[in-house]
Amino acid sequence: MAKPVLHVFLISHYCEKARWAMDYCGVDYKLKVLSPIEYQKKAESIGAKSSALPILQLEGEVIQGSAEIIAWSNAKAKQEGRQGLVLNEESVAIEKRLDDVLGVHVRRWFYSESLLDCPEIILPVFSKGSGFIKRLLIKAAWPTVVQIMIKRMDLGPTQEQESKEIVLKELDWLDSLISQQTDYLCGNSLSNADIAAASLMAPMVSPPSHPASDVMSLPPRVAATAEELSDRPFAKWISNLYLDRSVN
Ligand SMILES: N[C@@H](CCC(=O)N[C@@H](CS)C(=O)NCC(=O)O)C(=O)O
Repeated sequence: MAKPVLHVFLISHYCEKARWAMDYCGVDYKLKVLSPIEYQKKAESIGAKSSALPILQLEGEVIQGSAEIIAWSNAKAKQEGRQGLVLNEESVAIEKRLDDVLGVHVRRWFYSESLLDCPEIILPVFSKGSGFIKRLLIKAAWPTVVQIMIKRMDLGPTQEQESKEIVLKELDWLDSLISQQTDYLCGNSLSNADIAAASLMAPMVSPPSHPASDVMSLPPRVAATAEELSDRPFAKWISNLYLDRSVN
């Protein structure tokens, strides 16, 4: 039986979330890092409903969305006698809020500054691992890719401020959840909620064991806020969780 293939963008925090869960659940899979010039064709060719990554390609089946990939990986771990994650009604509700609010607005805040003011800092993350020719093609397409991303994610200076405020509110909530617990958000071991919170906020915390840490950098205004937030409970808690993040 062919190995499952996980299709990702290296920069995507939703992809990091799915990847971390698959690693933690002990799933044997092949990682396929895609670039902005090829991912839509790939998604279409494997029969995915939309182009959004992450996509898990199985034999005769496609699973799309980080929450769905986590649920599948956890079920597989349990089926094969491994411990897997804590995954229950409470952890799913927390994961959903993180996916729908924090994940969306961290991304809009980060890209509103970086793609409008300094798009050149993002290019290396989308080029990492590509051969010479593909890197040239990505570079040539980059101005168009940037315009498409600005339109699709509704980026701009007002949106930057709006999303930043939403993220700051959500971080108050995350800190309140962390203050009620010891190590994990739900139960005594890692849950889908922990992985969601840590992965989706990782771009702000910049843990050294993040798979894209060597090419990721923050634009100046976001970096200044990340620095101001670095003593907050969520930032320390995420750094600690990342100490145990082992990458497949
Ligand atoms: N809720 C989805 C979000 C996925 C998502 O928004 N993926 C982005 C990257 S962060 C993407 O692939 N965007 C390009 C597109 O949709 O064509 C998940 O959890 O997987």
